[in-house]
Amino acid sequence: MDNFEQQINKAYRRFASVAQSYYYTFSRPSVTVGGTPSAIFLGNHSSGKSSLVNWILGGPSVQDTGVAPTDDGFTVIMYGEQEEDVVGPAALARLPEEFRSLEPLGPAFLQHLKVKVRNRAILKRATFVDSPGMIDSADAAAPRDYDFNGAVTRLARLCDIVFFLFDPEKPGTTGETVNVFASCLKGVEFKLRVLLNKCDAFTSMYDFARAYGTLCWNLSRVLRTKDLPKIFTTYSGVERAPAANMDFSDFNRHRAELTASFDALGARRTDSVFAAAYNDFACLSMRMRVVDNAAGKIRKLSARHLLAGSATAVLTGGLAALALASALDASLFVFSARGLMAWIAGGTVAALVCLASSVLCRTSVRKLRSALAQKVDDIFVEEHRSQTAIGTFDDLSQRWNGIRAETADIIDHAPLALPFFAKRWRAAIDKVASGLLPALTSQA
Ligand SMILES: Nc1nc2c(ncn2[C@@H]2O[C@H](COP(=O)(O)OP(=O)(O)OP(=O)(O)O)[C@@H](O)[C@H]2O)c(=O)[nH]1
Ligand SMILES: [Mg+2]
Repeated sequence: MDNFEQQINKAYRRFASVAQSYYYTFSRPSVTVGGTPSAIFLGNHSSGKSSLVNWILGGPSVQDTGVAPTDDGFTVIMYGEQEEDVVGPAALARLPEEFRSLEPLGPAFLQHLKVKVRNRAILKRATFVDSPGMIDSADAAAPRDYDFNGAVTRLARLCDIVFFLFDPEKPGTTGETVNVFASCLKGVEFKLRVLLNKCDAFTSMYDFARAYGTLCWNLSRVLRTKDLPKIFTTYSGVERAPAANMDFSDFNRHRAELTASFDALGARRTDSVFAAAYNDFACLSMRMRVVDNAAGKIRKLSARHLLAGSATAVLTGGLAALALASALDASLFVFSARGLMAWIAGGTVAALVCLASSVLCRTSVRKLRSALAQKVDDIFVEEHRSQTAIGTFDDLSQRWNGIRAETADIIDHAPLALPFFAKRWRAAIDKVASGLLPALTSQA
């Protein structure tokens, strides 16, 4: 029998074309069976990402560190007995299959992708992804020649745990960094571990309180979780002695918790594979409901226009033919040159009416599509009324917020080539989503 990962891969393959018809992109369209869990380190420049990776790996440094912006690309550090460094498109080929979802980021991104294969024990349990830091402002992505936010979004979906580092030395950049990352981390908040790093640099409790407060303030404004996530107050490298009036015992405890968290990464991988698949199928089903509802209304309007248009065309064409035939004193049903002329005139009038009604139909469909796009929230509520009653609406609304803007855009502009038997497809997708948890528990 297939294991959980194989079942998910099968489901992704089965519904790939349906997802495509609804312009839905699966977040993790293929799962490496028996793959190693992965962790990504994000944060602003010089927040200590590379130093933390080096410290967790132990042994000689793998990543360069420094005060100036050091990393200009993403580095995946994975296990292998033969140590090697691979850069560019070849790096992608060296990575497990699930990393193929990075391919659409294009050649400019691939030039900034590096794989370092190292023979270190911890890499058997986890693959690490080090990232280039945010450079001071939300606009920092602009000068990069690749889609930095897109890369962060895809990697955050791919990885099983996301470490988000803050540098207490630069509290002014916290807000901007939080904003950029919040847009990339939508829907994967549960994987997030927030780290207030370099805590060994605090020389007074007052400094610490200010940095901690700034971080909480900014996080609370952008994260959509109900509670503030746990903030690990850490530093990397050897254990330091605190300055006078400072006590590092809590920082050291958090460091120990952080290193211990890598032992449980296997379970986290299962969780995140499950969560990504569940979210994908739930969102696809939601997208289908809303788009099908809108498409139904559009079809009805088009059918009304078609009916009215053809009835008017037949009527006016017929009347025109009759009028001309009587004016020419000819019969429509006895072959003659004048009768033929009346038929041609009637046909022309009917064709002109058809043309006019099709233009009218197009204009009103256009109007209806933009009106429906504006009312996309109402359609969502209409389609999910039963869930409001059973109290799962909050969960649905959160998912809906993630796909709402794109769904409205599809209704407004995209060519709609929806599959036949959409209702049956939807039922099959709902069945997969509801069967995921039992499949997971039966495997455990
Ligand atoms: N005091 C202290 N300094 C640290 C710590 N971690 C890193 N640093 C210093 O901070 C500077 C930046 O560290 P990096 O590890 O290069 O930071 P980064 O986030 O990888 O930076 P970019 O790659 O440029 O984004 C270096 O000078 C490190 O020595 C820490 O835990 N405590
Ligand atoms: Mg770095």
